[in-house]
Order: sequence, then structure tokens, then C-alpha cells
Amino acid sequence: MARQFFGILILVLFAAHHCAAADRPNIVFIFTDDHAYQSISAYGSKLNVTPNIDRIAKGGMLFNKCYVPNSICGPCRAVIQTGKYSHQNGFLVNGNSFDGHQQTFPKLLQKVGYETAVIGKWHLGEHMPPQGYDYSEVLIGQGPYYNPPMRKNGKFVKHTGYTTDIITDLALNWLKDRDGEKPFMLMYQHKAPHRNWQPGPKHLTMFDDVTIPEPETLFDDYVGRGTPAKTQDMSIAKTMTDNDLKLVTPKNLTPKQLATWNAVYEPKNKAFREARLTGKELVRWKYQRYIKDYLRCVASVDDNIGRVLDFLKDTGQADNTVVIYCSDQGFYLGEHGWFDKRWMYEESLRTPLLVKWPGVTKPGSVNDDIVSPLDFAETFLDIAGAPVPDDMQGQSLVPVLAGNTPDTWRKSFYYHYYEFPGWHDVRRHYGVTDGRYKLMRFYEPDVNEWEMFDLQNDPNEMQSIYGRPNVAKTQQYLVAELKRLRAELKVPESDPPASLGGGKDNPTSRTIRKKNP
Ligand code: SGN
Ligand code: CA
Repeated sequence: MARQFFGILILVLFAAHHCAAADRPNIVFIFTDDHAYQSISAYGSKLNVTPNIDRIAKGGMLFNKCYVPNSICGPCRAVIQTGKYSHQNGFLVNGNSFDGHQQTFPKLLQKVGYETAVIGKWHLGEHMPPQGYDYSEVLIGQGPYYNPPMRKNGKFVKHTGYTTDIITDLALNWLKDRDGEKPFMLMYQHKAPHRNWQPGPKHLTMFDDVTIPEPETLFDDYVGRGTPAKTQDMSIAKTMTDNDLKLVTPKNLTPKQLATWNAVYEPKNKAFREARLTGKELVRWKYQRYIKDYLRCVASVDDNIGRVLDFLKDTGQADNTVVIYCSDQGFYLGEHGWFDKRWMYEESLRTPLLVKWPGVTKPGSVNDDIVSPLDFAETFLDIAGAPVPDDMQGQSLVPVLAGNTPDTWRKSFYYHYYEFPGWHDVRRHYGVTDGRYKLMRFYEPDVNEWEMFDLQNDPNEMQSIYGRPNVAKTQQYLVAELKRLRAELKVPESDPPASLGGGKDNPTSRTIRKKNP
């Protein structure tokens, strides 16, 4: 009883201190890696429930059209740091090194008196610690699911446990120990649910007794699209490895973790081997193994987000904190037979975005404006009352969050992906969408093709309508819009040299295939 009393007293004192300290709102930016909106219940998931992510939706605004400028990890993170497209911030493909000397939003927040931290996945290179942060504790490269080595303010540290739990512990510790006088901006960034989808100890057997529904397009034959969709290397049927499918044991677990792991996977793997599945049945099995592991990783993220939301509530900080949930891009959960991302097709172009800002976002509201991680730097600066530099290319979401989208808000969006050759053999392309129609151009010398889709009539993007006489007018308007946006955004005619990548993160997939078991 006495212990409970002191616990409450400490929380109350903590809350009083923090409320007095911060009149400008705090910002908690929750970022995941490869989290598909199809696996968030607030987005109508048919696969799982995410009660804690849904808390953000219930208390705030859910965005249906949050589009990434370049659907791949490092590039999206660089967009967020700078508020600029890849061709302007110099980080075009994974494997580039982020130029931390350039203008970034955390540096500008520090200037106006914010305390800043980044905890978790960084993936913008190890050549220098994250710049503009009073505290950083980040994974090295992709980082493993278990027992992650990290860099704490540049210095090597090693943790034991499940990475999603550890990143949350570190974020909570930072929140508890921080200065307290200043408003803060925390980037709390998970590795999960990135490939190869290793569940944590608490969720290893979740979904064991159910069959997850398959997407309609699991057995897509790519007939209605061009060469790129036909020649990719990201299918559940052909690309997934034994490592992805947990048919081999992970290498970096402690003996105890390994025993728990093997007790779960070994009997199931034995049954799988004995069944000798082939053809569609084999693909179906792979899909179930993949999606269940993926959803188990999501469940852990969701539980941990609950811990952070509870902490903000229990310490009286929730009312003065803007909580944002987003992923670095969308992801294929078997749609078109795929995993991974990269394309301008919907599942990878669209990323989840939920924002709860008490007193500003209407609880349970849904927004259909075209917004983007390109807007985050501008938004965070605006929230902090700091000026937004002219050379940033997005727009502050503050009026949108308040329910007053300006008439001048963007009606179309430019997309550009550069990483070819690279993992998964997705061809370079750029394009434009107005939220209903989409025009894409694959622009390499050997594959120079256009595709166009009407999402209203063809939500799964199965049949390109490019070149059809009945859509000539719409096509003309999209071509003009593409030209206009490329000029406005200062996209160079040829790709900058940095797009050739290099570094171990970006070998050609032919090499990768050989390496895969
Ligand atoms: C790794 C993965 C790829 C993935 C890239 C980029 N291979 O290389 O499947 O597309 O990361 O992902 S793995 O066998 O190492 O898992 S990103 O989210 O970091 O951009
Ligand atoms: Ca990613």
C-alpha cells in the first residue's frame, strides 16, 4: 500500500514539474520500418488488431493518403530530416551516406530551445553520429531483432533482449531522465517489422490456431502491367529464403532465447518438411509463415507503443504532446504475390499516418488530403513556433491537423525511386498521382515503359490503361502535371551520381541471390 502511495506521489510530482516546463508542445514521433497500413486495425485490417496504434487514431486524425517520395528506408528518413526530396538532400538509395552537415529539422528545433533525441533505427550511415540530437542511441545499420549492438551518442554499447522492447525501454528511460525544463522532440524508431520478421518471445505462438486470409492478388500473373512487374525479384514464391521462413535457426540468440525459439519452430518445421508441399500449396504455406511472423512483430510494436502512451498519460504529459505514428513506407503483405516495397503502386506508396494532438486534432477524424513524410520537418518546426526555411519542399500539416486544409493544398504528388540495380530488381521509375489516377514512367534505356491506373475502377492496379484512347485527356493532364512537378521540385534530367549507391547495403540482386540459402 505504502509503496503504491509513493509510486503515485512520484508520478504526480513528475507530472507537475513537466507541465510547468512545457508550454510549447512536445513531439513524440513513433516510426516503424515497413509497417503496412493493411495491418493496422484503425485502417480496417482484416488480419490483426493493433489496439494501441488505434488509440492514436481514436484520439486524433487518420490519414488515408500519406505518400512517400521514395519508397525505401534510408531515403525516406533523409526526406524527414531535411523536408526535401532525395535529389535535393543527396540520399537517393540505401547505401548512400547522409550528409549530416546540411540543414535538418532537429538542428532547427534545438535552436528554438527544444531538447531532441533519436532512439532506435537510424539507417542513415555510421560515418557520423546523428546530428542535431542532444541524445542518440541508434542501431547499427539495419540492426538485429535480438541482442542489438547500438551507438549511444556515438559510442558502442551492447544490449541483450528483444530489440523492440529494448528500444522502448531506452525511450522511456530518456523520457524519465531528461532535462525537464525544455519541450522535447523524441524520435522513437523501431526496426520492426522489417525483414526477416523475427517475433519476440512473448508473441512466438500468436496466430498459431488461425489461418490468416490471403490477399486477392496472391497469385498475380502481372499480365496487365509491363516488364518491371514481370521481372522483379520480391515474390513470396521465388525470393523468400529459408532464413525468412525460419527454416534455419537465427544465429545471434543466447542459449535461452534459442531454446525458446526452437521449441516453437522445430515441430512446425518438421511437419512442413513431411508435408512435401509443392506449387500453390507451397506458396500458401510460405504466405502463412511470413504473415504470421510479420504480424507477431507488429503485435510487439503495438504493445510497446502502449507503454509509451501510458507513460505520457500517467505523467500528465499526454495533453501537451503531439504523438505521430508513421512507417518509412508501406509494404506488400502478399498483394501481387510480393513482400518488400519500392514501387509507386499503392501498397508501398501509401504509408500509415496517425496524429494525435489534444485540442487540435478532432478525435476519430479521417483525412483524405495528399500528405507526405516530406511535410514532417515543416510540421515539427511549425508546432514549435520556429520559422520554416524556404528551401524545404513540403508544407506544414498544422492547418490540416486543425481541420482547416488550405485551398492551395497540393492536389498531386511526385514520386521517384532510384535503387536499380539493387535488392529485389525493382526498376527505376518516377510518376505522379492525384489520389485517383496514377502515371508511372520506368525510364532506363533497356526498359522504357509507362503505366497508368485508375484506382477508382481498378483499386488493385491490375490493368494499366496507359495509351487507351478513352483516357487520353486524363493521360495528357497527368503528363503535364508530371512535367510541372519535376520543374517545380527541380528534379534533374539525369539521375545524380549518388543514385548509383554502392556500399554493402546496395549490391546487385544477382549477387544477393547467390548468397541466399
Ligand atoms: C535488406 C533486406 C531487403 C530490403 C532492404 C531494404 N534484405 O537488404 O529485403 O529490401 O533491406 O530495406 S535482408 O535479407 O537483409 O533482410 S529498408 O527498409 O532498409 O529499406
Ligand atoms: Ca523500410
